[in-house]
Amino acid sequence: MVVKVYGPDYACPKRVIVCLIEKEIEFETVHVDGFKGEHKKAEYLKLQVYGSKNWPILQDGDYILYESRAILRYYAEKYKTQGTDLLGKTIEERGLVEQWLEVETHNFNPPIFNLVMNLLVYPLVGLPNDPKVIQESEEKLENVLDIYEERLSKTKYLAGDFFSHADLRHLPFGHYLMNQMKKENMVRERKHVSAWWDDISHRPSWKKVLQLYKYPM
Ligand SMILES: N[C@@H](CCC(=O)N[C@@H](CS)C(=O)NCC(=O)O)C(=O)O
Repeated sequence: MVVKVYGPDYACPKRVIVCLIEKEIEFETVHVDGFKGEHKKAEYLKLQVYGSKNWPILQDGDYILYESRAILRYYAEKYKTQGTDLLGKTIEERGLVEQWLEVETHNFNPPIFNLVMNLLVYPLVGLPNDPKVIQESEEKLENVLDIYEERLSKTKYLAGDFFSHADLRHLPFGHYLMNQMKKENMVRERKHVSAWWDDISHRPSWKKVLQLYKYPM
């Protein structure tokens, strides 16, 4: 049974798709245009716990999962020995991967999510943005990137000298930061973060995601 990913054009589904490609898992995608209200179709509503926009949703036979980070963990574990190992080999490596996954979720994601909403999504749907939130989020993100700079001056990737899903998770919103949000300087002024970004964003898996799924941003 081929894995189905709903809503592939959005950032959170891209987080899942890049993982599926790294893990060499066959998948197909179902395009759903939230801007046209397509998420309200009965066939999608029955998959959605919230009854609203919340992509990705993933269907693997009868098994349905949502929340991109949960999906990553699931496939990284289920196919540990297939494709790129995203978990780390020893228990110590895995501990560090888990640590940086938490940092991404609780430190990196909240400010960058606010920036994505205020600088990209709100203008797209005609809502005003909040300059105070933008400024505070930028400051918080600068602090997080300082911590990354320190870490990446010692190891090639966040959890060590191996690529893991702690790195991979940064790709969709990191891409917005470097491109659509025009905040490339935040990365470029940090030598080690800059080298790390170039490394992870040049992986064939991520290039393929960008080539296949372009809309809406
Ligand atoms: N925590 C959820 C967040 C899901 C989420 O916010 N998805 C966004 C895309 S990143 C969405 O569905 N947007 C559709 C829309 O706003 O039209 C996850 O990681 O899967």
